Amino acid sequence: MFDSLSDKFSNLIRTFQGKSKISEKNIQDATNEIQSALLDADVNLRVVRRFINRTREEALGDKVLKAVDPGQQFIKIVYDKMVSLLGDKDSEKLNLKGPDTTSVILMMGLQGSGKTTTSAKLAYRLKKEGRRVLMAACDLVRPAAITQLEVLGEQYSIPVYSEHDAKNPVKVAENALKYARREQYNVLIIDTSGRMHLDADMMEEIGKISSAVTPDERLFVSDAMTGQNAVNIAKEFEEKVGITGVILTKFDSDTRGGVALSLKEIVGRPIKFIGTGEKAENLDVFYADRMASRILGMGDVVSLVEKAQETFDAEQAEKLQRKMAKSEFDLDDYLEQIENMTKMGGVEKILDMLPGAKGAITEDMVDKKELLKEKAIIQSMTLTERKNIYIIGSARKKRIAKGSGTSVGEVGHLLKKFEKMRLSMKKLAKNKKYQNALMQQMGMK
Ligand SMILES: Nc1nc2c(ncn2[C@@H]2O[C@H](COP(=O)(O)OP(=O)(O)OP(=O)(O)O)[C@@H](O)[C@H]2O)c(=O)[nH]1
Ligand SMILES: [Mg+2]
Repeated sequence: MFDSLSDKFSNLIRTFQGKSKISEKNIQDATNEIQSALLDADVNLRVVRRFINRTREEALGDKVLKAVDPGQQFIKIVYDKMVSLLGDKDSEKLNLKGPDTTSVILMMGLQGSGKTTTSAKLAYRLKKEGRRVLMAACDLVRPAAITQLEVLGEQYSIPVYSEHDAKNPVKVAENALKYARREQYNVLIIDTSGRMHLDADMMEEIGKISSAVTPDERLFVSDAMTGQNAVNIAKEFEEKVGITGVILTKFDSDTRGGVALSLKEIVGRPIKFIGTGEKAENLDVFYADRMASRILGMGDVVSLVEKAQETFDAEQAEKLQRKMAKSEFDLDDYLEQIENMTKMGGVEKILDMLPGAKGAITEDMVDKKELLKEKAIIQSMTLTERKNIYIIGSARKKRIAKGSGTSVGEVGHLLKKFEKMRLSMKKLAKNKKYQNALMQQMGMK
């Protein structure tokens, strides 16, 4: 399945090959390709159209027409657009009250979407964060539902409030909240019943539960494999009860997750978590960039985007470089200085001389072993990379790490450190006296 999607994107790239500019015409070809790719990924038709129109508008803009490589840049626009659509600043956290009050989380969704399992996963997660969590069994429809939650509770040591003979789930929810408050639980997670299809009774019931316990979060749990249907159901829940966040389950299946895009676009609520298995720990924070890669077809597209990113960065870097030309300090110069720096007694002396230079060079920058490692890293770079560190994206970092026997993290660390140092030097460069003193101390004069 992923292969065919990747094929589509390869075709898309070919569409652009040999062309210097994105035109109405080749945007049209590309948007057709993207359209069928998104439909294949089960994205809602309306969402596909909207998404494509917006992307197209941007692609026809100035930015793209000036581009060096229209194909790569167009992919980047598609990807970026999707990331910004999926993303939300509220994605990562649940809106819960302070520790002195009981926060309430209401779980809702269709039958079999994963409400009960996700209740336990969420409870497990919040408990690990140090909260006292209680779950309430308010699914009184399915005979085994209460027991299912109790078994999960037992398994993960999370207490469950239940009333085995009760008939009215609203009452049980109210009692659970009273109990949770009395026992000073921080969070109450309410598991509710699902239905095969949406029906008025069910919506009324969940609405009553919601009014009775005024939840801090009303989480819509949706099976990622549900496809287009999920959107209509979510809309119904949004209108009748109000959704504050979405959890998508069963992402360990081979679904491409188009439903994420549909739900985000139609419901407009943050996707908080994704379920990636049946165990309690299989609940991951939602990342828009990863999801966009998945919807677009994984590996191939990601590396294309990365490549595009490097093109953009190189452009930016050029500008930056021009600005920094005064200091004319690159990694080659740095390499030369490494020997000198290892000989230096200590940096405090320089810093004493240069009151404004604190932070420009710190003690950890003259760790001898570290500098030798850095030497190896720089020696594994090409001359172009040494002159312009901004073209070093993750692919290059990987290669450099391999060549120098270090890790990608260490390469990144050096680049960051160097960048910081150079910026400080630029600042210092404005002051001739300080600059001369610094250069002298570093053996650069
Ligand atoms: N592989 C996988 N299975 C999941 C995930 N989440 C839930 N399941 C499974 O999906 C099935 C249904 O999950 P439940 O939690 O019972 O769903 P529910 O929404 O409570 O169902 P009802 O109470 O009948 O409406 C169970 O077999 C779960 O183990 C997931 O992220 N990955
Ligand atoms: Mg259930």
